[in-house]
Amino acid sequence: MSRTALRICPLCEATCGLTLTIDGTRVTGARGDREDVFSHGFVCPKGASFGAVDGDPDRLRTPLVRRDGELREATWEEAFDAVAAGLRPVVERHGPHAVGVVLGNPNVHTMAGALYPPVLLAALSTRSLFTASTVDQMPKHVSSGLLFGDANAIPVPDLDHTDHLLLIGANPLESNGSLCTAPDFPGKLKALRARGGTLTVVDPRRTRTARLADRHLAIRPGTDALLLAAMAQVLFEEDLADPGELTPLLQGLGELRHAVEDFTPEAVSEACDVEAAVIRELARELAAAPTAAVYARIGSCTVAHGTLASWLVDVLNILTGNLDRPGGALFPQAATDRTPRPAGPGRGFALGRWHSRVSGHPEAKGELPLSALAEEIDTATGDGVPVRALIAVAANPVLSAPDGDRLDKALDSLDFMVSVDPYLNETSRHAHVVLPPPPPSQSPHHDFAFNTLAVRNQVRYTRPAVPLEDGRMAETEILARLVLAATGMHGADPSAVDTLVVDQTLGRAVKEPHSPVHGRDPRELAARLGGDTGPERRLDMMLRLGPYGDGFGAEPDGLTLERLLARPHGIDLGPLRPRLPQPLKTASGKVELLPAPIAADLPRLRQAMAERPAGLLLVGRRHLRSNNSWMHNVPALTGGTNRCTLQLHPEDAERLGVLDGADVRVKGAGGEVTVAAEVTDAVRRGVVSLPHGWGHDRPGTRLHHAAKDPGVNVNQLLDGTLLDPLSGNAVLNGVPVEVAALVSL
Ligand SMILES: Nc1nc2c(c(=O)[nH]1)N[C@H]1C(S)=C(S)[C@@H](COP(=O)(O)OP(=O)(O)OC[C@H]3O[C@@H](n4cnc5c(=O)[nH]c(N)nc54)[C@H](O)[C@@H]3O)O[C@H]1N2
Ligand SMILES: Nc1nc2c(c(=O)[nH]1)N[C@H]1C(S)=C(S)[C@@H](COP(=O)(O)OP(=O)(O)OC[C@H]3O[C@@H](n4cnc5c(=O)[nH]c(N)nc54)[C@H](O)[C@@H]3O)O[C@H]1N2
Ligand code: SF4
Ligand SMILES: [Mo]
Repeated sequence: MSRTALRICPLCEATCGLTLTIDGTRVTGARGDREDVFSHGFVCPKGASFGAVDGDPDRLRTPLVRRDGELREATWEEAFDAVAAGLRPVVERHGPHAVGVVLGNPNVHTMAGALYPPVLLAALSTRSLFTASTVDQMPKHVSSGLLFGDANAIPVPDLDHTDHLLLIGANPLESNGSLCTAPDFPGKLKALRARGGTLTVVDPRRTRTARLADRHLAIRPGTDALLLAAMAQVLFEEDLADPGELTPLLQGLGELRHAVEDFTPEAVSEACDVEAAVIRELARELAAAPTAAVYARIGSCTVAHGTLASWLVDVLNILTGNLDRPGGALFPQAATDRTPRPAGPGRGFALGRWHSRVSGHPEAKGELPLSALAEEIDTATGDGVPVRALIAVAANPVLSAPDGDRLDKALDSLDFMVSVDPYLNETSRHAHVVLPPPPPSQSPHHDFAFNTLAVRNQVRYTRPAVPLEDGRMAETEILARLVLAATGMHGADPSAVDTLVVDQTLGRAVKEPHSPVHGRDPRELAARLGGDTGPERRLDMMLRLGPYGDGFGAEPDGLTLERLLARPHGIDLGPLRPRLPQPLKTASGKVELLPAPIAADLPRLRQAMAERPAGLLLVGRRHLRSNNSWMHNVPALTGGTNRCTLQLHPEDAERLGVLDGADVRVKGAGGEVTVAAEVTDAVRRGVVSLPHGWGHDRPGTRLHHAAKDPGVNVNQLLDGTLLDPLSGNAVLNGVPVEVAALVSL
């Protein structure tokens, strides 16, 4: 007998509601949940393959513990004994910074990843934190931190209402969107055009998204900051800069005008390979549109001027009066956001409070660059001790970060490593202990992160669709036990971790004058929490203290977990609404338009105006049926056009004597790879494209299907020294490479 159950899809940022068909404990089907308040039935091929992803036979079923050099199946008790025995001596002998923590992307797609890593980091107090953010969106956090005083205050384009979208370095028709949570992003772009709106796409490749646009600009990679600076310059020069109602909230408008003065369209045109007249037109159109939003993603972040580009995106939204207004770019308000405090000056955002040991990279948002992880392990120099033990949660940096070969060797030299990962893959194969979470069907789901980036305010929660199998442990419990094992409390009841967080949070809340529970007794509040598990109690607490919450009775109609559970398809909380000045946490209490670190980085951008790289530049790409490094093991999601090939333009191919389908050698600063060429005019001249997350040919992994068609690791072409200096973000796009035909014509 089959049954159905609801489950929010964790496979990308769109967070679609799915209806799963379940036979016994197996997911045999998945379709879009038509009643979902947010996704209204949308599903993509990945979501439709939920069952295959969930039921992959290569998923680990038990913990693995290394004995006599080999990873062997073990009990949970043995595994956590080994974690405590491996981590504690390192902390005690070398101090907390000798324990590195690596957090990968899927942490933003699990409840466990939202709820426990912050506790782990606070308890360990290690400065050796590396996450996927520094191969991704760290530049956006830094620019938001500097502009708004809050690294997590990221404006989101109002896709459903805007008249004009300038979309830069993003390909939502394949990625389904990022830092802009929108189920059916493709449908929303089509709707924008159908209502008479305009879509402009800036991308060195003619992507599926670009093909949908009114206009596509095939910019030279890495030069978006120049293009955007020139647009700002035009707005000032032509008196089109009009922040409107935002004006009293802005600081530094005059200084900003002066700072971008010499970035004229004529001055940047050659570097960007975009005509000056077109840049002027872009600026004029942005200013003239009734409402407009500039939105930029991976292609604008993972480049040498990532922070400047991210900053300029918001600058343009501000100068055209589009920040914080419907149809522009707004700050979402999630149900689990902290109780909004009254508007006013805050603590501001600090960068570089400490530096990495080997290369002296400044921290950003408490993190060091993932690119620097290998050297922090393998290089004994300077002050302090190298990283000797590593906790990796949902992270595969051997494939995701620059120079995987070096990291591969470095991981092998660690005293101890634990991976929380469902797969034995390129990274977890180095661990002494692997702790496998259950498949997603057996986990509860709530999007703590993505609801703060969603194009509509809404809240949804799904309990596990399938009960936890015998021998499995919930990922929330795995991480709670990991916290205990890492901090000298091995063996304690894991619910102690949740109790501690609840006590601390409520203890703080009752002291905050703006809190709905101000002055109340935290023990009385804790006793009122609903939910069957520690994580559910924490969710209930956050919902009740949050902006839509019942305030533990203060707002009798407000949100609680109980009310959310009664609405399995979610609760719609309305369109994005203007929120300024409340989100601002800068020291001035205003939007600080030209923060000092940005001003200090502008000369580097000015230099880039004169740069015209002669050789080929590498960019990445994503395929609809992929997800970074971990979905190549699912047969339903591989094959067809989802291939690891080097795309290059026919003219470049001819010049180099490269035939379609023939192997080519690609060489970069960090190494070389041999890969099949795909000759296509979908990439512009002078640019080649290779997807990431491939290279599944290392021994000691258990990825049977992926190993059959392993592909090559694009990040081996990088040596890890190219970074955006303000954010420490890796430069993954716009990287110079050499390409040579293997078989000469
Ligand atoms: N050249 C190049 N490199 C890139 C990029 C690029 O565009 N170009 N993109 C970058 C970006 S944006 C990102 S986010 C990073 C991603 O980098 P990573 O986060 O390192 O890689 P992922 O492949 O997303 O997944 C990491 C691990 O999570 C595991 N995992 C999957 N589901 C779960 C789960 O439910 N629980 C746990 N505990 N583990 C799970 C997978 O098995 C995998 O080992 O890659 C970056 N690397
Ligand atoms: N199917 C699928 N979906 C995914 C993922 C996946 O691996 N597969 N990964 C998820 C993750 S972790 C993330 S962060 C998001 C990313 O989401 P997106 O940002 O939409 O990612 P991409 O599809 O890589 O699109 C980036 C685009 O930038 C272009 N580009 C490269 N360099 C430059 C440049 O210098 N300037 C400009 N203007 N463009 C440039 C590339 O050609 C590419 O088309 O996707 C998420 N969704
Ligand atoms: S778009 Fe993303 S969230 Fe929606 S079904 Fe596809 S993978 Fe899942
Ligand atoms: Mo990402």
